[in-house]
Amino acid sequence: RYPARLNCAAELLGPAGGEDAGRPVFRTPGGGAWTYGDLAARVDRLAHVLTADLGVVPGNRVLLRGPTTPWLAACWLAVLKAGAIAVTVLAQQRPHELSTVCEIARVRHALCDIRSVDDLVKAEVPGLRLAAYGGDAPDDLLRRPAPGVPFPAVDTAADDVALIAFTSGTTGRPKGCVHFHRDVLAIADTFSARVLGPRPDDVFAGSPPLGFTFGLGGLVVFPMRARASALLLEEARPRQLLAAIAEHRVTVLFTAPTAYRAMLDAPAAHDTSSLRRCVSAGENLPAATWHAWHERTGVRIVNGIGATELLHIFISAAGADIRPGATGVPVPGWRARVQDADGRPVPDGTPGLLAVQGPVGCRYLADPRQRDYVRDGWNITGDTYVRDGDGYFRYVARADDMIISAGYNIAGPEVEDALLRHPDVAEAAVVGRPDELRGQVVVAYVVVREGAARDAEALRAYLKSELAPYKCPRAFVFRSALPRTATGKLQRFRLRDPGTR
Ligand code: 3SK
Repeated sequence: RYPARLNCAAELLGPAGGEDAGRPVFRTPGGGAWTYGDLAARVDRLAHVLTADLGVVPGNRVLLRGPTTPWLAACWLAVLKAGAIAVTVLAQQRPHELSTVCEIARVRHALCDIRSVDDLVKAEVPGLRLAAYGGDAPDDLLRRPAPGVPFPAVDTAADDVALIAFTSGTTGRPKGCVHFHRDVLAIADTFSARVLGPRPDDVFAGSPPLGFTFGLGGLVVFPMRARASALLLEEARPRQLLAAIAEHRVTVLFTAPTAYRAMLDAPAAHDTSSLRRCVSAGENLPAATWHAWHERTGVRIVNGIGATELLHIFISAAGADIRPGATGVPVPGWRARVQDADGRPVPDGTPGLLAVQGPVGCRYLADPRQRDYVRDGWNITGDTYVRDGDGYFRYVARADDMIISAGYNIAGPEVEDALLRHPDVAEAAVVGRPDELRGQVVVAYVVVREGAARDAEALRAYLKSELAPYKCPRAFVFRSALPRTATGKLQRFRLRDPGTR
């Protein structure tokens, strides 16, 4: 339903001097704001720098690296407007990781926040032409005032590549996921438009960085497509999020279950009355967290499952259709089913592999793992799900996180959910540990709330009242924090195999 020729950056920016030119698009915590007009002028300036000073031509891959700022968003738009391909990474990635990504994506150009340049220099990417932004130097290329020379958007095809987003998976070599110009608009026109229903007066904010497609969608693509604005936070830990919500009257929030729990635990009360949509993804949202947030704020969290491979969220639910504990139904435009290892659909109520199809598909960049992810036209996400009789999809576990103990299949997240309902438990991760007799035994890693006792016997007794005995952990290990990726996903593999880095 998109025209054959399409430049998604030009679409998101809107017509030059359009009626939104004076309205805010990006806000910063200090109270600053860029209007749509400011953004358009800076994007054009950046596009001139990219093409004239760095020699970028359409199809070149340009690495973007930096904390979440309006400048990073402008760089992303400029790369796409110039017909080049944005390669996004997380600001925390180290030189070795950066050089791997640049090698896989054949990156020869980069725009990098001046504060993150050192690691990129250390990555020693052959032939890299690099420009830094965000410095105070008066000759900083990217800070020069826009000379008022418009940069005409390159006439790209709807299925020219716009973005290569990297996913590390749980382990192994990172995979580059290729996305087209039309994919960028498709996530806004499906999940955002049909589930969130954003309005021009909305203020978006959240914790996922722009190097993670959850953040890129939620903090740049969705607000711009709706002509709304986004508060871009460099520091978005739960307490800063809470303060920002109150101060900037945030209406649409994107974050992960852990951050919702941490905000619920924050000692001081904050005004969250401006919120009208709260989105959770990145991990399964336990019903206990959903209810606690609803009780505190009155807002029904929109739970969702997405993937870097598919760019954004493809199963979710809106408003009164939301069911705590379930992920939801396929987002309009998407189809989903649960199937066995041979690709045959399983009956409702039976756990199996989640398979989805929609406007965006997985296209790994030159990676044989493509064969595992896309089978018979279905994208196999690696999650075990159950579909209820009435079409709702419920998360069971990551396919590789199922615990098999004495012949029983145990979903770690179900045990975690039960633990999180206990008033002393702040975080929990449940994994299988090899056992000669039973194959695996269930082990719970627990972070207790401040001031609570690390009492394994009390937790064991409590779980026995909540779960069938075979699901109850054999051992409890107390920790002050759980291992997580830079995007906040729990790294269960590091608990299963503590030697893993
Ligand atoms: O991990 C997820 O659930 C996710 C959600 C939205 C967009 C991208 C991703 C990876």
